[in-house]
Amino acid sequence: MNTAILITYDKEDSVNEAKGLCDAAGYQVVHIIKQNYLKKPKYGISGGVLEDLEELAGKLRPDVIVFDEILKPSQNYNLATALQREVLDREALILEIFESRSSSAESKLQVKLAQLRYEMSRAKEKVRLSSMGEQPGFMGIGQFEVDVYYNDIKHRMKTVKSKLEKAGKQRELHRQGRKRMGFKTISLAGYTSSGKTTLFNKMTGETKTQSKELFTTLSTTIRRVTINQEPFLISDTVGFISKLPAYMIDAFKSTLEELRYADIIIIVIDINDSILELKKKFASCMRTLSELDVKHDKIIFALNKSDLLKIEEVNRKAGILNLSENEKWISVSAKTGDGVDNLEKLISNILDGPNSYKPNEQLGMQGKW
Ligand SMILES: Nc1nc2c(ncn2[C@@H]2O[C@H](COP(=O)(O)OP(=O)(O)O)[C@@H](O)[C@H]2O)c(=O)[nH]1
Ligand SMILES: [Mg+2]
Repeated sequence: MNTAILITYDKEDSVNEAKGLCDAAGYQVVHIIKQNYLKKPKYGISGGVLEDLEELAGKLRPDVIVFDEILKPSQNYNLATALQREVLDREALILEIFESRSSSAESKLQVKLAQLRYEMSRAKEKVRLSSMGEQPGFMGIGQFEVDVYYNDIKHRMKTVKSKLEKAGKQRELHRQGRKRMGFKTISLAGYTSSGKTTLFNKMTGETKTQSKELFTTLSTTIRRVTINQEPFLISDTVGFISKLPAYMIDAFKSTLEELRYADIIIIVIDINDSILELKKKFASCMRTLSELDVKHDKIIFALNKSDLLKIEEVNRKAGILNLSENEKWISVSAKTGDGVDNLEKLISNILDGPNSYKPNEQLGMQGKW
């Protein structure tokens, strides 16, 4: 696994999310530097912090430095030169995640388009730096080359856009392909670091390894799981990301397209979040799901990390999110495994038919733990 030194904000939420993003991009975080401010002009961080970082980078030899803020090309260049390492800013990191998770033709194009927009937003400064001889690989280029560089990005964007218009039909085929394998599918969604992967591993952990082999060709984020003697495919999705820039929203949504044809969607919620965070994330999650045309009756809310709270507190927070009435929700701990069996029962109940599931019965179960 590739390694990273992570520079992020000195706030628990930020640290957890940034670690989650590194994890999703396949980087093992070997050291974290926490700062109150990441927008200093030359390096994003202060000269003193940079000195510490130089020493650390020399010792730990990470593959990349992840900077959990947006960096200008000049800042990225200054940092990368001082540290002799590739530097990924927050947006570049997110784009890497999307790229590794995009599976359909449409999704790949959406991600490509977002990458070109990222490049475009940095083109002006790159060109300016190069004309001052400060950007290697762009050394001393003239106005003609500047225009070529710009026009090249523009041209590539145009090509991607026109391909996207045609890709809508392919999505349909892709979906049918998955259905044809004859498995019902469960998708895990939710914010980064809510516990999707932990729950995914918990739910699939008991699966016999032999049956996994059959599906290794699919992806590492899709596995087979048996619930109540019935086989399912379960998939771990990219996850929602806070402060997602507007130009990435289409790319993000395209990575979630599998939610459209999933039979069950488990929205994993970190119930240990503050009420403010919970409300904000819940609202944004619901907005995205409705934009994706996901049917409400396929959704289960898994209130995760319940091991960190009293059950009364879980219930109270569920009430605040208006989950008490007709919504299907369950309190779980992906870490300890508490409630995972109930989650599986709920899944079977829903798939066995609309009449077999009674929300109030479910709530009754809540109280007993
Ligand atoms: N206490 C507690 N921690 C959990 C639980 N589930 C996940 N975590 C922790 O939360 C962090 C993020 O989990 P992860 O599964 O990577 O989240 P993802 O980004 O949604 O895939 C990790 O440090 C997990 O160990 C849980 O039920 N209880
Ligand atoms: Mg994950």
